Amino acid sequence: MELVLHTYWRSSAAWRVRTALALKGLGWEAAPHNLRTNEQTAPGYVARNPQGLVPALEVDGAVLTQSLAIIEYLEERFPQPPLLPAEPLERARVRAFSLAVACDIHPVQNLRVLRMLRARGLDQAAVDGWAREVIEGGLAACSRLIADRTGPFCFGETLTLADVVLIPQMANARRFGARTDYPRLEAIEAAALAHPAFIASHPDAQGDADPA
Ligand SMILES: N[C@@H](CCC(=O)N[C@@H](CS)C(=O)NCC(=O)O)C(=O)O
Repeated sequence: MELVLHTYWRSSAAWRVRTALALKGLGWEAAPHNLRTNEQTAPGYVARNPQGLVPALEVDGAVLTQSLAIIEYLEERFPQPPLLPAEPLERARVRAFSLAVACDIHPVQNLRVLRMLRARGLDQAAVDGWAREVIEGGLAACSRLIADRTGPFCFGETLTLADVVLIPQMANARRFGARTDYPRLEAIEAAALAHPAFIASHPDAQGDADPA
């Protein structure tokens, strides 16, 4: 099976998919798109992903979009190790946590929304303040969602989709100078970042990383 991931080193949504691929032990080829220079809007890429967003995953030439749909596809095709618990209530809780990040935090602070705010006259400080407010409110809710949980990861002893989605959002929080001092979230972040899948998928480990 040939996997080509359309990615950008700093993209948190692409980071989710890179982590899932690493956890499932799947090899992939990178097709990087520099978001700083708007390569995601190039006609050749938009023909593949009409949303003009990364990630997209090509599976033997078929294009999948939306990081969570991609990860659920990988989960169905490669069930081991599982990223969702077996029990339906627990599955729903892991999905709810993941969607709290992927639907209610990340899209409100992603690049194109921040660029729209700038285009409407907000200065950079106000735009950054917007991102911080969105992230802090969202992470506070996430920390409450798993307040009664124990174990190194969001839902216990093993990594799930929830961790895959949380860790890139914590990195975004740091980029914007948002609060991250939710003790349980910070402990989960530290544990996850030491895991080989997160080490391999980390932005700084990507071939297109450009910290300049
Ligand atoms: N809901 C999408 C979000 C994808 C997304 O927002 N990707 C960002 C990078 S993290 C992007 O491509 N931004 C480019 C832009 O906003 O123009 C997913 O989960 O795949």
